[in-house]
Amino acid sequence: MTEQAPAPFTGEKRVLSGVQPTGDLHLGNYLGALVKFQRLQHEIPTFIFVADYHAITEWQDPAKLKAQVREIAAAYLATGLDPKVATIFAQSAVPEHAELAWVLNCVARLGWLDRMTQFKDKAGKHKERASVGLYTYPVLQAADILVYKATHVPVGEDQRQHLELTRDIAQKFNHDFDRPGFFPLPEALTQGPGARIMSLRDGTAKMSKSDPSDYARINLTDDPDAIAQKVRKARTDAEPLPETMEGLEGRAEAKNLVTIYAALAGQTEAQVLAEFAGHGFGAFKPKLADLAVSVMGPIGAEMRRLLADPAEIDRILTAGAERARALAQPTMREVKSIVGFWAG
Ligand code: AQP
Repeated sequence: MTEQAPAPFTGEKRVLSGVQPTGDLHLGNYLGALVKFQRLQHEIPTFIFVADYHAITEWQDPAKLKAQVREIAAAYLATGLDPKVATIFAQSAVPEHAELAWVLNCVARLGWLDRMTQFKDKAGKHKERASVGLYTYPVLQAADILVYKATHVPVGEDQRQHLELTRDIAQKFNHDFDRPGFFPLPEALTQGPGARIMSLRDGTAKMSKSDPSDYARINLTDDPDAIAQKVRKARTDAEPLPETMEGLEGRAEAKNLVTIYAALAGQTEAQVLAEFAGHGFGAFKPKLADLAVSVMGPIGAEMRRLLADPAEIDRILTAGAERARALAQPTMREVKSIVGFWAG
C-alpha cells in the first residue's frame, strides 16, 4: 500500500452495486441494498447488475442460473428500479468485468486477500476444497466497481471489508502505473438501520440466502401468510421492550426485530422504542407482521407478475448491458494502454 495521499478523482459520480443470483432474495438484501438503489437512481447515474460471475464461485445448476438471474432482475424492478433511469444488466454480458479482474489480480496482494473474513466464513473448515474463484471474489468485485469508475457503492455492512480492499487496489494501481486519480477510491454506502439484518432464528448470525432454515429469513417472494408466520415464529425473549437501545444489550433477537421495524417504517430505533417501550413481544410481533406484510407483500406480487413475462426482463437486461459496455469498454482500453499490453 502507498504512503502518499491519493490524488483526487475528478470524474463524475457514479453508483454501482449488484446481487448474486444464488437463491431467494430476503429482507436483509432488501434493506441493506435494494432499497438504496431505487433512492439513489434519481440522484446519481446508477448501474445495478446481477452478479452471475460471482454466483459460480459456488456450484450453481446451469439449468437454473438464467432463471435465477431473471429473478434478481425482477426483484430490482419490483423494488422500484426504473430501467429508463438506472442501467440494469447481467455481469456476464459485460466481459470487461472479468478482463479487468485479471489485471487487478496482479495488483492485489495475497496478504490482503488472506484477511478477508467472508472467504473464511464461506469456505469454512475445508478451505482447500473452496474454489479459487471464491478466494479471488473480492478482486472481481473491485473490477465490477472500477470498470465503471464508480464512486458510490450501496451495500450491507458485511461488504465493508471488500470495499476497503477495492480502495487499496485502486490506490495501488494508480500508484504503480503512475496515474494519480485514474481510478476513484469508491465509498461504501452502508448507512441506515438496515445495514445488518440478522437471522430470525439466531440474532448473532446474518440473515442469509444460504441459511438452511427458511424460517431464518423473510424472502421477497413470500406471500403475506408466510411473512406473518415467520414474524410470529421469530425467536425472542420474555422481557418487555426497554426505553433505550442500551436496554437491548445482550438481547440480540429482540434488538434485531426492533431494527427491522425501524428500517421498514423509515424510523429510527429510538422512535420505535418510544412507541413500544414496556410492551412485550405478544403485542409487538403482530404490529411488525402487519408492517412487514404491507411493505414486502406488494414486492412479491409484483415480482410474480414480472416473472410471467421473461422476454420483457431479457429485453431490459440486453438494453442495460449495451449501456454498461459503452462505459466499461473505454475504461478497459485505457487500462490496457496503461499496463502496456500489445493489444492495448
Ligand atoms: N443480512 C443482511 N443485512 C443487510 N444487508 C445484507 N446483504 C446481504 N445480507 C444482508 C447485502 O445484500 C447485498 C447482496 O448480497 P449478495 O447476494 O451479493 O451476497 P451476500 O452478502 O453473500 O448475501 P447473502 O444473502 O448472505 O447470500 P449467501 O447466503 O449466499 O452468502 C449486499 O450488498 C449485501 O451486503
